[in-house]
Amino acid sequence: MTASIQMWDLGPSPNSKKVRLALGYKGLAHERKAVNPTDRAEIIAVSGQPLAPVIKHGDTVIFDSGAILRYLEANVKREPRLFSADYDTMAAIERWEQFAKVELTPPVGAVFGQFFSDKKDPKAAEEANRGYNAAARKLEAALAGREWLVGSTMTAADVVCASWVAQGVLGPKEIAWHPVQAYFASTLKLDPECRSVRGWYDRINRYDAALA
Ligand SMILES: N[C@@H](CCC(=O)N[C@@H](CS)C(=O)NCC(=O)O)C(=O)O
Repeated sequence: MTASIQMWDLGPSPNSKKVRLALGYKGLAHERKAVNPTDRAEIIAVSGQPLAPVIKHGDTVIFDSGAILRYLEANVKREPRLFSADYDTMAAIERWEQFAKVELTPPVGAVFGQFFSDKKDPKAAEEANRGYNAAARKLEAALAGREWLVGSTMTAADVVCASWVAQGVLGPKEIAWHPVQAYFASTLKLDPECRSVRGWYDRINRYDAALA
């Protein structure tokens, strides 16, 4: 019997989504605590830093989404696996994590920035769509004839990339969470030609407990 898990969750954040997907995929029961975007006192008291997500497993506190995925796999529940015992598979997963950081995070981050900026710049939104869809087309090519980015099962590569792709394919429930999500729905759109990406995303997104 594993210790209880609490997650401090910033609903619209891709990094929080990553952890919700990992918890859902591993079938780990947990309590989600909504992070107040304007008051980080609680998350700082728990973890010593202000960024979400954070988890607490028994007395152990972990922050940083990538660290949390690794902690869950190494310490809480090994199967179903998000990582691998195989060197080449680990390298491939980590390359996709890097891809998400370098190619998906900047355009999605730019749209978050636009939402919170007093001066909306239509050119910045166009640029974000270009960057996001250029990355989506690389995912589309990688998914040709296959279900998952690495190997024959879902891995952290899929979870991490899908968490950022999410912001261009939001459903009604997510759009209702916060005005930033409605802004995304009207600003950032996955190219409809990326059909494999769409199907792949839907296969992953069913593990998001916040959408159950
Ligand atoms: N490296 C961290 C980054 C966490 C992060 O940047 N969290 C953002 C949301 S995605 C946050 O809490 N930002 C402060 C804010 O939104 O006020 C991770 O992967 O978890």
